[in-house]
Amino acid sequence: MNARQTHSDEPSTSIDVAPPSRSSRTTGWMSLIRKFRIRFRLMDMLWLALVSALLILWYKDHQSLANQIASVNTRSNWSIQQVLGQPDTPRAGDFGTAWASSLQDSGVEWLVVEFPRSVDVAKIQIEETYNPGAVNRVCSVDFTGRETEIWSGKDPTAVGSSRGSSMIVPSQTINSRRLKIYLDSANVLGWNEIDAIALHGTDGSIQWATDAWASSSFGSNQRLPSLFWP
Ligand SMILES: [Ca+2]
Repeated sequence: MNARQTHSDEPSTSIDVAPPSRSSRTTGWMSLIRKFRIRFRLMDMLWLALVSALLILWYKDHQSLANQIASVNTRSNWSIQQVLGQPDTPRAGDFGTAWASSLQDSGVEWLVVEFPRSVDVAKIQIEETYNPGAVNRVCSVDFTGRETEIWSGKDPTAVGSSRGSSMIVPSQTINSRRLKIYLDSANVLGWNEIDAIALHGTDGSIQWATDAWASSSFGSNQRLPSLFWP
C-alpha cells in the first residue's frame, strides 16, 4: 500500500470543496489577461494617438520650415538675402547682388543684420556699392527687440562717392550679435545699395551677416524667418 492509497482511504471530516477545474482556471486567467490586455491596449491607443499627433505637428512644422528655407534660398536681385555673406558685388553700380530698398527716396530705411556669435563690438563694416552715404545711425538690438544706439552721425563714405567701405566705431562698449543700420534714404538720392555688412570684434574676429531683415526690399523676399524678430 502506498501513501496515496492510505490518504484516499481515510474518512473525510470536512466539507469537500471541489478544486477549480482546469477549464474554469483557464477561464479565470484568460479573463485577467483579457482585462489586462484591454487596459494595455487603451494605454497603447492613447500613446499612439499622442505620438501620431506629435509626428503630424512635427511634419507640418518641418514642411513649413522647408518651404520658408526654399523661399529664403531664392536670392532674387536686390533682395534682403543679398546683404548676407561676404561682398560679392564686383564694382560700384546698380547691381542686383546688393540689397536695395523698394523705393529710391521714400524716407528712413533700415536693415537688421544678425551674426553667428556675440562679440564686444570693435567696428561695423558696411559695404555700400551704389549711391552711398546714407547711413546715419547704428543700434545694437537685443533678443527682445530693444535697441541701443551705438553710433549716429555722418556716413564715413561721402555722398557722391561711387562706392565705399564704411567703418563705424561704436561710441560705447557693447556686446552684440544683432545690429540695426539706419539709412537716411530720402536725403541721398537714388537707391542706396548695400552689398554686405561685417561685425568686427575686439578679439580680432570678423563675421559677415548670416541673417537679415529690412524696412523694405526691391527684391521679392521681404523678410527672413526668425525665432525672435517679429
Ligand atoms: Ca535714397
